[in-house]
Amino acid sequence: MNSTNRRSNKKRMLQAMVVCPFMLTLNLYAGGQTLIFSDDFNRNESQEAKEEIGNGWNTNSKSRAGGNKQVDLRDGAMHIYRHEVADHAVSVTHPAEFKNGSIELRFKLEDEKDSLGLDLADQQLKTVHAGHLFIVRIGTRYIDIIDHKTGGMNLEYHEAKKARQLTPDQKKVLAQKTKRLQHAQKVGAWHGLKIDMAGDTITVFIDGENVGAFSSEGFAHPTKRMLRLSVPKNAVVDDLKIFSRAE
Ligand SMILES: [Ca+2]
Ligand SMILES: [Ca+2]
Repeated sequence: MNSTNRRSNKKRMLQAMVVCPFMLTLNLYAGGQTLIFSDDFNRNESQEAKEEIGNGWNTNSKSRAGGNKQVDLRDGAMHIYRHEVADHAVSVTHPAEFKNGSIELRFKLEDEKDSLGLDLADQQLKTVHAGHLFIVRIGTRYIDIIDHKTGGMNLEYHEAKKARQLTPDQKKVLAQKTKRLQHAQKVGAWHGLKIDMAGDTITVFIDGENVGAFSSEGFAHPTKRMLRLSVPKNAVVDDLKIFSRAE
């Protein structure tokens, strides 16, 4: 083969790599899991008056905060803050469809009373209020893992609670749907978070350390469809990645 042929072969191979979508899938498939979404928030809005997160994100600011801005892209991160007129925690949402997988991000809580919830939902599931499946809530002193699907957001419990008619037996069941991990997060510092979802078990990692796990039947829901970041006060988020994993 002469050098001209070799060059044209090499060129054809490079062209095939660029156009072949299979190669792209291979690139994103690493360690048995597939990266289905990522955001480094290294961008700015075209203006500062209104929310403009981009990359497929949505919020509840229109319905719960009179359209006021509650999310700001700044210094390469996503700053979430509840507006004074809001009647609900800020909810910053992104579609993410998987069964088993993990979510990784970096977060910063700047006040002792701040917290960040990773709330997974399936809006097509009608046996629960607003599609709530479960939440992992990171506070500065502890981390709560709560099964909403078979717990407090299940319509039976949700309606009884609203009517203040929970029976002692129902209260006993609800108490088993939540686990508190005693783990402090330093105020004002960046931390790494990973939540791993495998079958009916959620495991939480902070700065690479396994800080605890909880098993509950609602976690095994076959289709998580939406990530909602739930912020009652303030939180800063960066480098978010969602992985789906084959069983
Ligand atoms: Ca900004
Ligand atoms: Ca960033």
